[in-house]
Amino acid sequence: MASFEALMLLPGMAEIAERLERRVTLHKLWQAADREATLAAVAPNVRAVVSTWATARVDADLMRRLPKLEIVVGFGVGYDHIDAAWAGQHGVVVTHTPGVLDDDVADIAIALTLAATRRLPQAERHLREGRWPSGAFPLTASLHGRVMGIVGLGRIGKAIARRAEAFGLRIAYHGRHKQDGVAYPYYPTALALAEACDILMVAAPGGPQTRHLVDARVLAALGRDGVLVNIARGSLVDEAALIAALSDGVILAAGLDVYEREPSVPAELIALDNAVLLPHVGSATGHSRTAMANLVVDNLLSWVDGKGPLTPTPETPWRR
Ligand code: 8YV
Repeated sequence: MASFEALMLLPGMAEIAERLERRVTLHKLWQAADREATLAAVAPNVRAVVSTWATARVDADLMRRLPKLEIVVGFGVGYDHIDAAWAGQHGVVVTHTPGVLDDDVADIAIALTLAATRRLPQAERHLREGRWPSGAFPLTASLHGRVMGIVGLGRIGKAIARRAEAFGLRIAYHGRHKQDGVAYPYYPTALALAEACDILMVAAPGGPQTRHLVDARVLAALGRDGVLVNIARGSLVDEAALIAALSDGVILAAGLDVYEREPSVPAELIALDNAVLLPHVGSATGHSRTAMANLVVDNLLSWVDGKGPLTPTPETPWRR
């Protein structure tokens, strides 16, 4: 019987290729001397694409070149770099890795909230640069009495809310729909939520539908004591508007893990003293990344064994 052929676009965690190679023929596109020629040669027999990093898009152009494509297995809960809508319309299943990284991402969301509000990196620099003996670090804003407005109350949003409540924050949220059984106040727009909260936490999926959901108007509504935190996707925030809002004191501070053009971060943002910037590390723990890698492999092997995908995206045509 012919072996199941899969195309891997970029290297990922070592265990992904190691485990997959025991069961499928894996074409490692990044190793090809001539990417185009290799793609043309393997395309007729490829039945799966393994997507490890969002920097390699799995768009309609790529999928159209793979006539036997059945499934795209993605590493990450977000899959805005995979055209799942096109896949769904063309009978291709797309999987992602929900549920296994929520706690680590939520921890980083709270860490950024504290770091931006209490100016922790700046305070640490004050000590390291020997400025403490000449004067105490200036007083900062506080979480006391504040409201956190969460854009996108999914699994990760809810994990953030639970933690934030333990810090005494009140919670409100915005999403596509008001959720049954959720007692937090719901706001039908990001603008209304920003008006009602002090810390705006972005935890919704990326993609065209949420592009620049946080724009200059939303930032103005958040206000001069407001803090923006984004652990979701850079595309949700108008980065130029954010830089202007931070420079002009329209908002107090920002804590960011994600950017519009990763891994490139605008020099203007890096220069700002009221921005705390992390290099997309929300899920970057051994625990979460190993669980994500295993779920990528398990999704594909379950498919190869005829048992269907484990964690398909809502756009895919799979019916049990
Ligand atoms: C990963 C993420 O760093 O899960 C996600 O959506 O953004 C992160 O966990 C990323 O997916 C790796 O490409």
